[in-house]
Amino acid sequence: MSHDEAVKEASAKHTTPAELVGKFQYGTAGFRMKAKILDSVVYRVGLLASLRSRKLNGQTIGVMITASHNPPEDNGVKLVDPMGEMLEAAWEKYATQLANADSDDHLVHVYNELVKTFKINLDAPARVIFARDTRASGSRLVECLNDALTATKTEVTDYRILTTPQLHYLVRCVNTKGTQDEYGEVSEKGYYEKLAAAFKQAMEHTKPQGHLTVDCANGVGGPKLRELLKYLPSPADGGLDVKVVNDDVHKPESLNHQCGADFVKTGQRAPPSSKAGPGDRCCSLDGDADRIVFYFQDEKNVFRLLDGDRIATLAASFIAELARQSGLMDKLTVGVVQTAYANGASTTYIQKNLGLQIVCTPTGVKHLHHAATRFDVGVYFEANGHGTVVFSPSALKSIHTHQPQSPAQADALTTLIALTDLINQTVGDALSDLLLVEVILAHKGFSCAEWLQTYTDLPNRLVRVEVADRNLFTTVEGTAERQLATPAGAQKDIEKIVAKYKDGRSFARASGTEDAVRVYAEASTRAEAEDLAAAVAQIVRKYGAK
Ligand code: 16G
Ligand code: MG
Repeated sequence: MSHDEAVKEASAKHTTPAELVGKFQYGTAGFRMKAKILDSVVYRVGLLASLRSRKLNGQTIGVMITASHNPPEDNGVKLVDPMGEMLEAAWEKYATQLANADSDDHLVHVYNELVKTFKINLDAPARVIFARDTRASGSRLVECLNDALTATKTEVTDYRILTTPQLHYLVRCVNTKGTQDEYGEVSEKGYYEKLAAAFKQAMEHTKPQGHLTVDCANGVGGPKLRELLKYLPSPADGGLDVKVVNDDVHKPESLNHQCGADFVKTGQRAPPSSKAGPGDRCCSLDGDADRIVFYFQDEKNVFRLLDGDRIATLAASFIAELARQSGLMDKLTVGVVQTAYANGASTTYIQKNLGLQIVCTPTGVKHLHHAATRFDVGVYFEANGHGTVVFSPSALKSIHTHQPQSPAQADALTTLIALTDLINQTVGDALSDLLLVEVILAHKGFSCAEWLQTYTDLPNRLVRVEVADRNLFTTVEGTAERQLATPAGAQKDIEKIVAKYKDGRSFARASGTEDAVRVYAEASTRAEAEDLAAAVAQIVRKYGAK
């Protein structure tokens, strides 16, 4: 059978319901929707993965099947590029085109157009590795993916169930194996060993304080965290004292239900199941463990959130301090990347107190990651808890070749080197970020309350507004979504309102994942932040109704 025939024949098993043609879009985090309508999409993403691998001389491409913090009946699929980063933005439209082809013939046509455009040799090797989270629909979708990889004669490794960042890690490991940029052992075990060794090194002269409760959203993070813990020193040996909760992956309906990072961040409250007492350190992962937020109850039993902005400030201050203490400050510029959702107080703190540079990008990990790679050390976090730290090749070289001038410099350098291995540099990783935060809190001797005290957040409010067509709301290029370009007049109206509030800041942007417009507002008091958000939401409703 010819290549075309094989692709077409397998496609016939995975047809797209006619009413959905034209509706699929490879968005901020790939395709994500009700699992029952994803079969053809996953099949076609498999085709694109093989094309991309062939286009990149047989380098391995990753495919992850997950819908992160979405409800259990949803699923999703996204591609991972050879260095473990998100699919190159220019290729997202090809995923969209393939997904929307309205017949098997049309699909083969779109596929062949890509082969021609990129001069792809279909006889050259293609390599793909893939994994999925714990959703019930995952195994069926894997079959759809496998059909595409078989039809295209792609070499495949099925890593079964993994967190999203573990797959990113493996993709980078495979593609750097045997080179001077080797990233780690190409196995799940290799991932745990790398993190555990780095953690031990970073904690050589210090001990964690108290215990940590980890809410795993009843997702894949639960079993993977338990596995990771086996590689770490026990609490008796100075290791972490971790209590794992919400780690039931056998009740699919419990995934992300009343727990997990999104529940905590959006609702600004602990999971109702939480039994933590005042001061107890807690954190929540999301359904695929690429996102984490921390929190605790203060002495007045008030819930206190330590979100992505807090992790960014904590990590940036610690890394800048280590760079200074090890005598490397002149050689390393540490920068922080945020989005418009970052609390204004965190931005001021980073600039004024830490004296570090800041860049603001549009929402979505790929934008932040990209911007972070321009610094020697780029710390990036979205307020919602997605984030990591990336070290440039030249920064790694400076760190590894630096000759410390004193025992104090040597200690700081050892910790800094450990961090370069502890931090998953391919993408934000809840398990790696968890260890990073624990290391920093131990070194600084901080409780959650002390961490929170470093600066005071401006009161803020996030509102979701439903409009007839969210696509009417577009933002001005280069403003990192802080200004609306259309509908005409809306931005002026927003600015008029904002000007009336002390420390007022507000913006509206179309969601990339839901059919809605999001409004963010902050001001000097809670009441004012609420009023400002309500007023801007009203403006959005007015323009959205036109
Ligand atoms: C996706 C993005 C996340 C972003 C969120 C915004 C990735 C892996 N995930 O979940 O970074 O914060 O979308 O959602 O990039 P929104 O557009 O609906 O506000
Ligand atoms: Mg996620």
